[in-house]
Amino acid sequence: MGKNVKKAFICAILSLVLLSGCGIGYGEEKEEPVTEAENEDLIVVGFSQVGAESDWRKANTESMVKTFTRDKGYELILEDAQQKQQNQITAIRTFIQREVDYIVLAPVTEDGWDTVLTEAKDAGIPVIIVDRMVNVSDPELFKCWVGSDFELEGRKACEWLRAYCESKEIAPEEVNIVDIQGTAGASSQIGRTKGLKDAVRANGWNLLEEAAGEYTQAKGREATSRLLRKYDNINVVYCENDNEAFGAIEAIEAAGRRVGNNIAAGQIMVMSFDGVSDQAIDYAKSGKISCIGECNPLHGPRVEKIIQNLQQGVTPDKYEYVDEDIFSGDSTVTSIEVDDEVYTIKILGK
Ligand code: GZL
Repeated sequence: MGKNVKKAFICAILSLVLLSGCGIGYGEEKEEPVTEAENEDLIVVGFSQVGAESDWRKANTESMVKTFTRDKGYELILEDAQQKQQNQITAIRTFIQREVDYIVLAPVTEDGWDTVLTEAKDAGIPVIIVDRMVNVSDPELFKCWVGSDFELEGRKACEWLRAYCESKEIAPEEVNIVDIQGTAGASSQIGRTKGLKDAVRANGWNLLEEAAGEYTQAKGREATSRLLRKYDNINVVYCENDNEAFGAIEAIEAAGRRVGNNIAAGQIMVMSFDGVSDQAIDYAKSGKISCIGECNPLHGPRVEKIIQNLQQGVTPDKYEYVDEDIFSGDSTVTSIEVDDEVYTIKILGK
């Protein structure tokens, strides 16, 4: 088609569009844009996610994205906060403006949510908390919560360590631990740290230092390197997630030390939480990670069940705890008991 003919053709199309009212003509009443979701009668879910700091977090996001699909009747609006609470607060306000049907919040830390959750409540939008907990003045500011018992995760891992040391006749006073903590103020950090500190007091271990690991491999490596330069008697590195453990292993080997269970032979034991990635499981099988406290990230189906219940007027449980195991590549300890509950250790085959 020649250039002039093409120009005339485009002008004709444009004038047809304007005349037919598909475009917005001058003086016409501007219709409020109807969102696609309203057109298709989808349930609109606004999800404020912490970030992408760890394998666990990525698996958690994937679980939500795979669950809340358009062909199942949902529109998911996913906002990644890059681990900053202010970004999550902004995201929640955006969800309120967009009049979503549900807000799902994975809070980076426990405090600082009263104001924005009050705004969501005043807007009549139900809020579902996943993973970590929020510390709010009024529990009515959220509909319900689903996640892990992080203190129990810590207690189970430490009970495994106590049983292991007892079996290998390692005296409590010979256990010298450093704690590579997760994001300060996150429920998972608070709980796993408390589980360790209570076990240190109960068993007579030495907790040499707590260091920030922020759930990342880089920080885990940096913190472990610093502690190895400061202390020459570390024999347990308690990492509050797998990615920190990967970094700790790098640091220990870079320092010319060996990672493993054989504390008596001078090896340094690495403990961890999550158990989400193949790398973590492989490390557990090889003994580079001695014990992993499972932290299950697959909250998508759990949140969908809550939303379906709410859609049908069924009130969900206020708090839903996820059952979790404990893994090891070493069969020295086959079961542990915490609060009169017996947990079988999942021994990972080589
Ligand atoms: C635990 C979750 C933690 C994971 C980390 O439920 O909050 O945050 O253990 C993640 O891997 O970064």
